[in-house]
Amino acid sequence: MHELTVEARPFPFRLPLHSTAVVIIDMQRDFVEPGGFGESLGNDVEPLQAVIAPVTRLLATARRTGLPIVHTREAHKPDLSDCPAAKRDRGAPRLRIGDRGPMGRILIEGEPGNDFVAELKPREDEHVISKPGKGAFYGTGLDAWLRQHGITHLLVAGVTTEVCVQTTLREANDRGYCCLLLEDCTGSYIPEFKRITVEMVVAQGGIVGWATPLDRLESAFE
Ligand code: TIU
Repeated sequence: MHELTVEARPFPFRLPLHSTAVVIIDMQRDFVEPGGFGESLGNDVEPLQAVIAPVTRLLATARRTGLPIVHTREAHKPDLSDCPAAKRDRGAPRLRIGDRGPMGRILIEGEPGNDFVAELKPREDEHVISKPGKGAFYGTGLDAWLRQHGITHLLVAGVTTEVCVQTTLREANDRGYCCLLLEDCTGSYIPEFKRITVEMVVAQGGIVGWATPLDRLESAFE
């Protein structure tokens, strides 16, 4: 089986071409654009907008090289039956999940704000996972889909680093997947949290996974 080696921390990541998928976490208007869930929580969305261009490059590499692509989105049903009160009632946001904002109802599937940003819309042949929680494995068919497709290694990108990305990395790690986080393809409203999360992932011999900048992945494919 053909395998690439990607320079990464804490040591090179061996990438088996026929059992690796790209997972792009929650690149949705609700997090990245003003007027969505992220801003309703009191965040400045600007640091997340910087991630769109590198993730677009990652997506182009994945499409060119034929890697399977999974896009996740955090979304709740219109009747909120999959949204625990503990999630909706947390804190004092300007708008709660399900309330109507400038891009439609906050974090509700099918609403304009819940869609992917224009640059990162999935293609027909790419897999889309709607998830009710932070991690992409909780309450979804992701694990079954990956196993069905023989996937053992994940290239992970998206937002936000310390919330949905980190939770997904930890869920994946516990299920036996080897995960490489593309560190310039992920972002947080709180840049210091992004930096520390990347360090947590690679600490202790890669206790959660590996991390590397996108250009190292692109070099491995050259
Ligand atoms: N609030 C925050 O940083 N993130 C989330 O609520 N969801 C995701 O990270 N996608």
